[in-house]
Amino acid sequence: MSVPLSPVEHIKARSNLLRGSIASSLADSATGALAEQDTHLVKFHGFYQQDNRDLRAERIAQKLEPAYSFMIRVRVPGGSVSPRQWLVMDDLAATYVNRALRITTRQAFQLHGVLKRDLKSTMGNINASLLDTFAACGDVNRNVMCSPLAELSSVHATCYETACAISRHLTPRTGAYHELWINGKRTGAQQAQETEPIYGATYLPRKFKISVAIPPVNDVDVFAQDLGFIAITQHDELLGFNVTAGGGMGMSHGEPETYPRLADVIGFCTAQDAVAVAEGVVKLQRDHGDRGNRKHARLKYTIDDRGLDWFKQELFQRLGFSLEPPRPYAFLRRGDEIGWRRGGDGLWYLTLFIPEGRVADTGTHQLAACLREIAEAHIGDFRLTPNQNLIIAGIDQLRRTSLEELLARHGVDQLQGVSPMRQQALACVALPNCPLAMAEAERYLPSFSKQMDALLEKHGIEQAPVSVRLSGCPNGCSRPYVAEVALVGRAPGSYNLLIGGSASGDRLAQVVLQNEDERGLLAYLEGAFAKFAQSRLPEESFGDFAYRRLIQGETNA
Ligand code: SRM
Ligand code: SF4
Repeated sequence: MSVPLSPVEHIKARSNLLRGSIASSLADSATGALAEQDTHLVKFHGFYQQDNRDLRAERIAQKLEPAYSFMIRVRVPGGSVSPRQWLVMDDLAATYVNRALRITTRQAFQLHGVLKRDLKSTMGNINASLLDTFAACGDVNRNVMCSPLAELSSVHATCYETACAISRHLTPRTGAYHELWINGKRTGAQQAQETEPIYGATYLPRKFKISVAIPPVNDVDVFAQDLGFIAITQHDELLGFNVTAGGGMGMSHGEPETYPRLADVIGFCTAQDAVAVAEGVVKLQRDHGDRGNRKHARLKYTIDDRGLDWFKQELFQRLGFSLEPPRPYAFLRRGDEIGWRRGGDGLWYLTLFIPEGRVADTGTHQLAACLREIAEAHIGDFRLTPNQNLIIAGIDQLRRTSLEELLARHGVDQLQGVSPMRQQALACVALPNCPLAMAEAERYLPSFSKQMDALLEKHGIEQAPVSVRLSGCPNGCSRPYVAEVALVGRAPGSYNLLIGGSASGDRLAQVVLQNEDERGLLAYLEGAFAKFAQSRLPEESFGDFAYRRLIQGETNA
């Protein structure tokens, strides 16, 4: 019996390859919103309609329509941005946007608060800078993540090229984006000849995410992705990739049929085959993913419903070859190493800690102004990391000195007083912009982490690099289910507490408290940190300790 398609499937099918009525929706000046069906289609073009939730009640009381604005997501495969592109994004943030520029947990940019009347010019400026927003959202492959430091070694360079090649290959082919945002008018006859050779006219059943990881650092959280490539090396040579499939974070409270899942390692492929493998998995999911229920439409459910053996067999048949058995690898950590590093090219690389990924000037911490000056002076290239931070890349010794002066002048010698836990902490956007938020995340992280710091210090474990992640709802945009400590929003001021994910991101955290307020959360964590300080094994991470002692309940310390 065939299952009815979800409403979004009909909208995609009728959209003429993502055109819908977006052009007339934009031209309608009577409202700050788009027609309902277009709100789904514009996601493929890289933006979301939102309204400011802080103002909702007041607007309703005044009988006004919600304060509509748009969040634009700019795709940056592998995170590489030129100083000129940085300046364009910085300028757009200052001109059109009501919150500072944001670096996302997928190595991309977001601008919040763009009004409908400013969409065309904002998109025009982004495209003119040779960045784009196409397929940054929607039921397609999203921004492909990779370690952004291509210069660290030849392995890093090949991995970065692979990530970019996959991204290019899986970008939709419709002319709709070009037509709407770059003035590339096409006739009806030209449109009729267009095809989407990889996706087909209804694209994927749901979003799809890919990352490339380079052991020993799992900075891209490869097991949280639909599809992953783990670099396998020998004597600093890339041999190929272990392929992972079926990771994903999203779930809904109280719906056990939805769940976070770690990806399985399904085999090994050569670097040359990576693009073909990506295409094969995407097409398999296109044909077998659930198009009836969007809550059950990610690859992880396709794999669990039909079994991993079926998935591999189906994939190998499509590829025309089998993946080899997986090869050994080891992840030792994840997150970003904040501070200076030297690349294989002899140049310097500075990873800057960007609190909550928000590039803002606050008090004496003039981050946005500082980065603008760095870009204007072309001191280095810019790289977004998958953990909401920023790398200034390719700096020679002379420019390193002037960069250090510039950072100090803007109060950005920022690691003073920032604990290892705080450096790695992630929070999703949540309120007031995210329509799905149940609780605060980005706005809560500074005060929550201050209290966490106090607890860690009290127990003499302030140097422990505990990975802490906050998400305002169970969708898990900060990848909380692979954190060592995670808060997942239930309602304003109320969270589920999860602990016990591994330090390298290959074990899921478990719920230990539900619907708890700050006092309850901190009381639990205080007890857990006290036990950790007293009875951890040498070199044991908090996540491993929490899993061993607090979740599994072993006492053989
Ligand atoms: Fe996310 C939806 C923000 C990374 C899982 N995510 C949303 C939306 C668009 C809400 C919506 O649908 O209206 C949020 C917009 C908030 C805003 O105003 O900015 C949103 N997600 C984000 C960002 C900006 C979080 C951040 O603070 O950095 C990240 C942007 C990524 C990017 O640049 O492309 C972001 N989202 C993630 C990740 C992490 C990742 O990709 O590694 C996840 C978990 C991995 C996964 O996909 O399983 C994630 N977002 C979700 C989900 C759950 C999907 C699911 O399978 O259930 C939703 C809800 C949905 O799709 O219906 C969602
Ligand atoms: Fe919004 Fe939830 Fe994602 Fe946070 S986790 S940005 S609240 S969808």
